[in-house]
Amino acid sequence: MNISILALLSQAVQVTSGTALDYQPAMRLLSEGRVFVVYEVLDPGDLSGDLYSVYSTDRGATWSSPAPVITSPASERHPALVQMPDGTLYLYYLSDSTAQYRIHMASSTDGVIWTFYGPTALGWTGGEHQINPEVVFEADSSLSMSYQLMTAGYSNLGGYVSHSDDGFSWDLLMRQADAGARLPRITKWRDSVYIVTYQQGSGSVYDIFYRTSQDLTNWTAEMQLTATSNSHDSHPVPMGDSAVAVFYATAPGSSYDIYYQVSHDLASWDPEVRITNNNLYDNQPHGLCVDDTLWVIWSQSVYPTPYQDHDLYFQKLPKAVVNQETGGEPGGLLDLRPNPCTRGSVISLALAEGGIYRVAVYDPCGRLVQEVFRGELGQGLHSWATGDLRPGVYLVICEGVGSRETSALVVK
Ligand SMILES: [Ca+2]
Ligand SMILES: [Ca+2]
Repeated sequence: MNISILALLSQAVQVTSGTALDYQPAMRLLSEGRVFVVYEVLDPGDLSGDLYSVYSTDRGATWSSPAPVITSPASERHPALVQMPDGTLYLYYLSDSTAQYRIHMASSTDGVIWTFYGPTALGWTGGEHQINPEVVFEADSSLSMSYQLMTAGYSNLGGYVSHSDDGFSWDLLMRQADAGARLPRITKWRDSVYIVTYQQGSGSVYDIFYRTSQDLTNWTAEMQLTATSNSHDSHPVPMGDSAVAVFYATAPGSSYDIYYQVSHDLASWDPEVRITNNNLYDNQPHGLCVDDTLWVIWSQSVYPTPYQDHDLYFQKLPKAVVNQETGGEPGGLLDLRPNPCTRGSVISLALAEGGIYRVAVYDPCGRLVQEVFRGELGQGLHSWATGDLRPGVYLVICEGVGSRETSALVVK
């Protein structure tokens, strides 16, 4: 049975429209419930940027009109957004308003009026450019930042990290996470492991790599996530304590599409999951994990030729989706008895390993009929009775992290 669970469970929502080149969104779910996004609007000629915001009050179903954050003559790009415990938004971005590209900071209590604090001191004094920040808010209310360093002549010097207790003053330790990293992006998992993902390569041949650290100073050896020779724009997303997802853009042919992979141990990765499949340029994915669901926002070109007119798109994914095409080993055995049945049946699931699972019944049009179970399950056998079902054919789908099983159920 070859049905795309992506098509069953969600459709991409268009976030921005118009003729502007909308790019590189940073997305957070705010404590008040809004989904808030700051993104670049680029000049198609020289890719000089301004920053705008857009938000959703209904968890991504509909979106506000864009509002300017900063539209100065300088190039403002690469927003990184965090929300502090008192609700204040801290925004970090690169700007060339001074002699070098530096990472600037702004804050806002309402997402409308912003206060700008200028360039952030990170310890560099030799004319280096500091670009492409990503900032993670930690359990102790401190912040960690990854950024890319370039020489005054724009040769890449790799990915660096810094830490801050208040978001305003950062340590000046100039710690290197990787010497060849481009677009480094940091997150922290289980409040104990920092992960920096990045792209590395030369010419047009790039893949996604990562390193981990417990202290921002000592980093593991480099590990490789993709081997496509053309992957960019990674973004790591913790999925609670159970797993980490990394989103990225890959061009299997002539245009980029959005993909992600999931790992439970930061060593082995579940099969790659493809989110978009078109002849347009889809890039710069930025993910979130909300409840049991991964959310992702990205930039898509309107025309097959990129970097003229792009719009932002948003999509919710089941927490762990593996396409039929990409396979994935089943995590357990789904059994329906009786089948065919009258009115209802019993769903049994034999799990080789525990984890987060969702078991649901769909009609043949892909509409959710019953959610039978959603939550954590241990290893072993689990059973649930379906509710009453009208006569017809149904699909029972069990999804776990990195696994998915589908069985047809006939109700007479
Ligand atoms: Ca546009
Ligand atoms: Ca500007």
